[in-house]
Amino acid sequence: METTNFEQLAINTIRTLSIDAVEQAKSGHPGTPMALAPLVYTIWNRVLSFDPEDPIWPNRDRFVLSNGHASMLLWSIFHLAGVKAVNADYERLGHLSMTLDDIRRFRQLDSKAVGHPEYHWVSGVEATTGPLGQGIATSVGMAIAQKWLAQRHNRPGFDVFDYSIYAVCGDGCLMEGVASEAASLAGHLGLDNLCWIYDNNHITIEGSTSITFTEDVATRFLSYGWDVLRVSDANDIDRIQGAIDMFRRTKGRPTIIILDSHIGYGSPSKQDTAAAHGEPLGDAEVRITKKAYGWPEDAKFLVPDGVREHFAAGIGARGAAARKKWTEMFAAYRAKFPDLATEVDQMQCRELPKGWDCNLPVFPADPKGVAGREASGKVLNVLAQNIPWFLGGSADLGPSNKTTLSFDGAGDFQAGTRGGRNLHFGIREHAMAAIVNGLSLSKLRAFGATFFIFSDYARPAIRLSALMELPAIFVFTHEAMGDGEDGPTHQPVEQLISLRAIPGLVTLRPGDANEVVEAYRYIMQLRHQPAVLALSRQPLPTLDRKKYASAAGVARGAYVLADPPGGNPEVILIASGSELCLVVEAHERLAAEGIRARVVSMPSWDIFDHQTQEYRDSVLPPKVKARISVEQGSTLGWERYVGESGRIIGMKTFGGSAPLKELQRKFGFEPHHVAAAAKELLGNPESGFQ
Ligand SMILES: Cc1ncc(C[n+]2csc(CCOP(=O)(O)OP(=O)(O)O)c2C)c(N)n1
Ligand SMILES: [Mg+2]
Repeated sequence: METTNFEQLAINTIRTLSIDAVEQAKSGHPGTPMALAPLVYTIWNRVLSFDPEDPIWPNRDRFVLSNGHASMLLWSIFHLAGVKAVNADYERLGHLSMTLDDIRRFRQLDSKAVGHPEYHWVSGVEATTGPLGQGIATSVGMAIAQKWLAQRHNRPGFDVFDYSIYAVCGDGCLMEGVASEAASLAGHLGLDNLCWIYDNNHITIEGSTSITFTEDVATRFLSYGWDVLRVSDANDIDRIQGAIDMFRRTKGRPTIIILDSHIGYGSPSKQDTAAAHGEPLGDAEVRITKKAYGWPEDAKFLVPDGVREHFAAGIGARGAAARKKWTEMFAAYRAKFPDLATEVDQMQCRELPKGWDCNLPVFPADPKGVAGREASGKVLNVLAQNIPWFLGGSADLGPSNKTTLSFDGAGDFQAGTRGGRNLHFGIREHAMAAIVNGLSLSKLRAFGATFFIFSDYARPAIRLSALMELPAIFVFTHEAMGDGEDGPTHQPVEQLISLRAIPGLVTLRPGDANEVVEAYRYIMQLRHQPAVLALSRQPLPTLDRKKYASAAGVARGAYVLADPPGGNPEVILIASGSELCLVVEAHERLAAEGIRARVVSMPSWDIFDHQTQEYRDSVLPPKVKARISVEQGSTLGWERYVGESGRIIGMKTFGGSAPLKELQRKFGFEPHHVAAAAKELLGNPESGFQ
């Protein structure tokens, strides 16, 4: 058969595998794979520099399917291209990432062919997608990372990193705000390594986009500073390739290719309708559609002879040659630039360089103290000097978050300065978090920062960091009512508990400057978990660690900070963050009255919950029932640590607009109040506690 026939055969194989998988599962999204099979075919078999034998080769082109509901496109192409599996330790396993059997069991338990693309569950998936807009926003982080890596590592004759990033999206992705934030920044940064392909099919779930989405996408992207190309026939693979060639020649700006397509292409009664989006075609329609493709009507999960070989001769051969060439080049690079090569190795395995934690500050005892954000700024600057690939920035709050990297040579990442370590996200929290994910997927160590209250604006992407098991870092300052006069709009209440609810996310609210240092020490060593730091705006006393326990206890989530002489407490005071010092003061007051109180510093529930029962019981002895938690956040959930007979001092309402001291008085965050609560718990109701 001629090449073109094999091309058509390969495209129809992607289509029919997708149709059959959805049919078999009785759920899924057939229409978009049917429409975009030619696009995915073209990118993969004609363009992508990607070796199916090694889907984590560092210089591979990235392909992100942002319209994740069309996941069958990925599963089909992974299978046909023969993408091999790797494990969490980055070992190449040699077997297929996606078998035909997986596809037959699409959306079933333990099948690799899951409903939406899941990073690290399925080798070959570059980013978890499904929440629309996230994939393309994440791709901007990947593009920033490529530019940064090229600047740091490439040397004349050694293009260690010269890959491109392709992301496919639909109407939904482009309607989402996060896409606009990310596209605006990508345009500003002139990321010419980034190509989005927009599936312009005029259909979403509720029907025609004429009811919701009538903006001029081309003009919008032109105004962002993108190059805008149009391919008016999604079946014309030569024109698709032509547009991609044009992208590769375009310098100084990202490219969007607007691809006019027909959802459910080939289905006589469902093409161009919303019905093709998210339900099986139905047996009769499957038959006539297959007939329209010139496919045997009865065949199911058919991969015609020669199709796998066709992919092997295309992406297989091209990818293998590219990787071989790169591997040889990298060997020479290693000989010439051994330190840089070691960096690449370490980054790829998410290892830290030797001496990553040297010179971390130790803060002396100081009753006036240091703000959490200040301490964090100092730590970030040390870490970034020790770890060359540690970078990040804020959503326009750098001076306030204290996240600016100010050491010599830190610099800004901009279009003309690709090696800068300070990213300026602008006031785009959602895209910031998605971009941090993209940086992290590219094996850089990245952080993003804003006020804690605006973590809500970033939350969907933080959730994906956890789902993807990325060691992303989110630095959130102004973690309680410390910005008193700004009022309730700026005062987090439910943010802590809502972030604690995200599985796998480490949430840390350190109580003094040395706890901030220890929090970073802990976080930096995470390889597969994201972390949120909630830091104070206002100075917090730096505790005297000769008198109280070492801040190293942070690594266990909670630890006994202070005990009565000889131990054996009758009441336990538990606090995090800015309430730690007030609990310490309450402890001192109680001690003066002969009451035996223990102070437990609990910066992280998540970490504490993962300690042994024995350790947890040693911190919170089951027999001590009188327990009080003090935290300027929602009271929700603290019952699990204070028990039924304990007391929770927290927030049940929004805050208020007043100087911090007044708010602390109004809401009961004062040492005498905590001491009174302790006495009441111990049976001294006359203590005056209300
Ligand atoms: C953030 C988010 N909101 C809603 C959905 C549910 N959803 C999945 S697909 C879809 C319609 C998407 O339309 P489009 O992107 O045009 O995809 P097409 O049907 O054309 O493939 C919606 C609303 C989602 N996955 N993510
Ligand atoms: Mg659409």
